[in-house]
Amino acid sequence: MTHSTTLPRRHLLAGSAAALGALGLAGWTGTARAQQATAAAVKPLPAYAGWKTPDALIVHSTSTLETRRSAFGTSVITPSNQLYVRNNLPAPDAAILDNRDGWAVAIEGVKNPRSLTLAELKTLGVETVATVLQCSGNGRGFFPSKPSGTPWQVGAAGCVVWSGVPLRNVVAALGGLADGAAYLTGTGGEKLPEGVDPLTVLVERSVPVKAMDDALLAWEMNGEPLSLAHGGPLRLVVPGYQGVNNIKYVKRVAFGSAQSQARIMSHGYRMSPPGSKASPDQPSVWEMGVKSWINGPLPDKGALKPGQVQVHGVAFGGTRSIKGVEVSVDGGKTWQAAKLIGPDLGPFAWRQFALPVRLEAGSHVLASRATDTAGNVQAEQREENLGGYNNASWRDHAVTVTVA
Ligand SMILES: Nc1nc2c(c(=O)[nH]1)N[C@H]1C(S)=C(S)[C@@H](COP(=O)(O)O)O[C@H]1N2
Ligand SMILES: [Mo]
Repeated sequence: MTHSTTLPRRHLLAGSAAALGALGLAGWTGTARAQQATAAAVKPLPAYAGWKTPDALIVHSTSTLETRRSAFGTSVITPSNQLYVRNNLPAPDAAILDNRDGWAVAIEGVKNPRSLTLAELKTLGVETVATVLQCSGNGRGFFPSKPSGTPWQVGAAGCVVWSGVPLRNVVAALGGLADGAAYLTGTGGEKLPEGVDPLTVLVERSVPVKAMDDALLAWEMNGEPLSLAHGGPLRLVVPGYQGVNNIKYVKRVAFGSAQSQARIMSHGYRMSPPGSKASPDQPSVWEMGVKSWINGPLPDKGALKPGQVQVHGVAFGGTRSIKGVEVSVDGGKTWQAAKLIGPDLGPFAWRQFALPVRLEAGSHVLASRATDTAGNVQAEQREENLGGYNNASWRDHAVTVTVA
């Protein structure tokens, strides 16, 4: 994507459509057709994310923006203006950011349940954690079964830094957990559409209560007040857990013996076997598995010149650190240990890896395979499932480059 970003996309679209209309169908050249196809494929950024960098993003829809693989770079942290966005409901009105400190979150299932404002939360402690934020559907685009949902490739993920209060501090300030807490449930603060059963649309997710130890109520991301697109004024961050469990605009945090009855919990985001129906007894998408992928070199700039290249990418282990990454330049027949580069930002962040290799003329299948500190090795194959979740297959994430 090489468009200048100074003109709104709308104008480009209108301009090319008018130009083609004036030419008439018979007048189309191959080039005009190609240009029109490109223009039509470029959707404008939605208003709530209008501050993002269009060239770094694939706009699947107004509620699904993906970071381009080629935009990841080699600097560990994903800039906010390049980070993916996923909203299950329309984003709330930006007016919810007018009085950030007045935002209230109800804390339930503790000895002294009550509502706390963001101003009050800020008095209870502050910590900073770097995490991989990844949609559980990242890699869905590689499923040959074409599950319904956004066909994300690698870019429904990023590594970002959060600041906020540890949830355990909040719980301690309210007298500790009430008896029987098995799950931690976060509720999103979106306005729900009228005329439908709230449970069918509410964004509310439960995770095992042990996740509380690492969880934050965060008001800052990458050194800035949390944007509306990423859940401002306040977000529940559950390090190491798939994106959907990181509740934006969080208005309620509840501890209890049961999981949420919301559809997004009971039937959505379950590892439903192919041919089955989603049901609450199937595993939910919680902790992320060990995964890596290559961000360069990529085939999109055409053939590479023969010689040395730095194969580089990112690797993460959900709740565990990465022990090592291997790289293959022959589609997985042989592997070499890559070097972990850049700062280690803790177990929930991704590590960058790099391996210098010489590539001669021909076609090369580049793959990466990560191992976490518990010895779990990234799988070769995806686990087939209805929703196209949890794809960590190294084979699916391989890239083929041509050297000429
Ligand atoms: N309140 C709320 N929280 C939410 C969602 C949502 O729609 N509403 N989407 C979830 C999903 S599916 C993902 S992948 C992440 C996306 O986070 P991001 O948009 O900040 O990248 O937020 C999660 N938290
Ligand atoms: Mo997601």
